[in-house]
Amino acid sequence: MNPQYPELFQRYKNNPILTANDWPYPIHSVFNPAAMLQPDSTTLLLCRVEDRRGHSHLCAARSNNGVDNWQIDPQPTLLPNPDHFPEEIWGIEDPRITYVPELEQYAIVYTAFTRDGPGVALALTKDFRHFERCGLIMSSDDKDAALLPRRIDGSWALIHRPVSSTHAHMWISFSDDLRHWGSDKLMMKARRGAWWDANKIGLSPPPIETSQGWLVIYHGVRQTASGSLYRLGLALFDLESPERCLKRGDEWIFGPQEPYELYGDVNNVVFPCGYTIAADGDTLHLYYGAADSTVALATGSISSMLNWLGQQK
Ligand code: BMA
Repeated sequence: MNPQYPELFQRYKNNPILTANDWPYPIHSVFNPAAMLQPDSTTLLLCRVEDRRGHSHLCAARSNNGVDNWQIDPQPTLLPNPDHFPEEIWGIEDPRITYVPELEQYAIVYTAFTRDGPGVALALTKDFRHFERCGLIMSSDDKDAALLPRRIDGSWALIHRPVSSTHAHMWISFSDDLRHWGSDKLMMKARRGAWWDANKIGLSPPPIETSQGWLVIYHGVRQTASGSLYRLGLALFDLESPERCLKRGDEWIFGPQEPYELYGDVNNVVFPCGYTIAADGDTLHLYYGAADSTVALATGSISSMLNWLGQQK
């Protein structure tokens, strides 16, 4: 057999784990879920659910083992609220959840589909049943955002991805009150030319805090003659100066391969917005949208990802 690239993630054999058929009310598709291990050790996925208008809302699914027997909220968990937040007129999408010990709350950062394009919005919750909505925190065109779980040098820190006409890089901005953001710093640039992550990158799930730094799984979007290809790569950032990139892998580590990733509403997409870490502190369950149609699961290991990055030049 020919030598193969090492695989850092193993797909769950019964993927996809959630589809529109599982939903207790009519939906078109379910994908790009945020994930969180709850204090009672159930896994909560806050899924992006798209209806037949093409608008998205968020809906929670809970499971004891994070794999099957999902209990799905009988009604949408978080609906767009354009009466109070006009920026949510065309739906809310792609949440990322961070537990913030200082606030004793979860911060949900999501995409609001505004009249001017995607923007970044924030909601806080303790229980995923009641929400304090804070509205837009980054105006369009901006998305792929997540909050770091603690202050950096006294300020909250948000990773996000503003878009210009030629490129989309990852930035980090800072705030004292979670509402007003500034002191923007460029965190990581999309590469150029033939690279798998040329021209457009974005944060995928929230960064993973490790002793070596913030481990970031990001997506790179390659434009091809037959459309966009969404793949995942790895980078490591300094714990106290998170805009400082310590390591960046050259190769992608995960890309569309299985039929449910290759074919769907948008072909060739793997798009994780969340993970859980098992009790061993190392095993990572990565939850991802497959082809903008279903939710799938892949398992990896934080130490293997760090080792792999350590071997990169
Ligand atoms: C990105 C986001 C994701 C989506 C992906 C592929 O720009 O909008 O929600 O999964 O495109 O369509």
